[in-house]
Amino acid sequence: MAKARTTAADENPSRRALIKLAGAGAAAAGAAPAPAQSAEPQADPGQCGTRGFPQGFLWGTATAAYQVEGAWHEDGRGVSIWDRFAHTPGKIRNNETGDVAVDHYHRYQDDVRLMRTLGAQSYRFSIAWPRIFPDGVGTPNPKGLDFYSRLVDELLANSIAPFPTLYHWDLPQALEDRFGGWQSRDTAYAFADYAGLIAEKFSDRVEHFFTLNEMATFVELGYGQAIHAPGLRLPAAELNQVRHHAVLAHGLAVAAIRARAKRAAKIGPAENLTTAVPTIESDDNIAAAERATRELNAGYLTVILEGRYTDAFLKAAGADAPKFTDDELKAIATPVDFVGVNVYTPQYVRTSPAAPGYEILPPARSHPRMASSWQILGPEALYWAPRHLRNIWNVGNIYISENGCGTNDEVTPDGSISDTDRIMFLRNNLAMLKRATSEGVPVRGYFHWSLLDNFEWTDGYGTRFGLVYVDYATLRRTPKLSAAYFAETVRRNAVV
Ligand code: PNW
Repeated sequence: MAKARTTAADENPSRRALIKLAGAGAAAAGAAPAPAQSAEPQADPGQCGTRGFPQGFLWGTATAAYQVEGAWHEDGRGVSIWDRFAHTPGKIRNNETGDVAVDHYHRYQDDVRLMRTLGAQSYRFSIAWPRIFPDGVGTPNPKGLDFYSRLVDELLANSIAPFPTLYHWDLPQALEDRFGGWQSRDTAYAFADYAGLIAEKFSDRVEHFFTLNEMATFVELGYGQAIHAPGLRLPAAELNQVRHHAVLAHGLAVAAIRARAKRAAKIGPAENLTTAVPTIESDDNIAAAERATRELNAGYLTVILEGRYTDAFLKAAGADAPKFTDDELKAIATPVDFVGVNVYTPQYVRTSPAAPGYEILPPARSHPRMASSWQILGPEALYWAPRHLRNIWNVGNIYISENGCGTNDEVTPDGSISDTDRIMFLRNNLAMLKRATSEGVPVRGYFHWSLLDNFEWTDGYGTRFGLVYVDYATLRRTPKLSAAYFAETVRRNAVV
């Protein structure tokens, strides 16, 4: 039973890739500078009781274009690298694709109604770049713009704040063909042009913009491990260059949105921070977790928030380090208005006398997990991720841009879905988030991933992340028990 002995990392190649990245940073982080001293959290007793969130805390759900829209060939939409990848036999479980997905493109009004029944106050969705620029650049496609315009209007008519993400992995295939996609700086510049156009067209009605979703995931899995589109396995130097172009695209887009928005826009990334959790909370372990978080995110959030690659990152990369200029570093670190973090799993650490000053503890073999094999349970991450953003980088506005879990839901004979596991997940995660807000960590809102069951990348339709169940044969939507739990959470603005 060798299989049963593998760790979470071994069982899922995607997660393994991310952990490998984490390990690489850890091994070479000897020259890591001392982290900012961890200030004692400000107690905020009495403000919201033991369960309540701050007044004005924003609750919402999240989706992404390729995972929900379908209509892949309609109204002039161009082909994306995910169309190409999913249409390549053997890449996705059962060769499933996002061609139809959950047909959000045609059913968005129904879906906004569902959000309303949840009491959701915001919706994080992504704009498909190939709907706007079928070839990546050039003349915008009016029908693509029109779809998102109708969606935004529908949301506003229902008092739901739109939070678009400009890139959730569906790069126009034309850019991949023309210059190797993110392997080229040209893609970063094309992205900034597209972001500027979106700001111009939508900033009259949209206030918040997320730039790129999970740079760490699409770069490592798409260009490093051949697990996500475009399915490449680049050598170290080229992969570092792709990482650099992703963060550059983020920074250039922040500037482009600011320059072309018709009124003040709020802009930030939505990154899956690798969140070091001190397995035992002592001062030295907490300091180690802060060191680890800086280094494990060196190529992504750390360079965005600090404007430089850490010494340890550059030393580890050696001759394979990315090529960059000072101006590019400045662009990458263009100030953001908020930081969004997607939080799914913890990275357990403890202090170590040896360099790099922390040790990563692999989860125990019997550590509980959700239905996605990579998803070990660790609600503490929802406390530590925002606390690290505040304590390490002094981030003043934080959104949890994704948090949720994969399950194997069953429909009972009476047609209901009793997902007690998702409710358990939510209650424990939100209790940890509440710990953060109680200590004055500036978390402004929470987006649950996801509104609906949807296309879960290489897992196809096999793992369900929705508060709302989708029957993939009929596309009928049925709110799960967790939808009622979420609605009660929003209604009381509290852990329930
Ligand atoms: C995130 N992994 O993706 C994405 O932002 C969502 O599109 C996705 O549906 C959600 O989390 C749930 O998976 C990830 O294998 C996909 O390590 C895979 C991994 C991590 C994040």
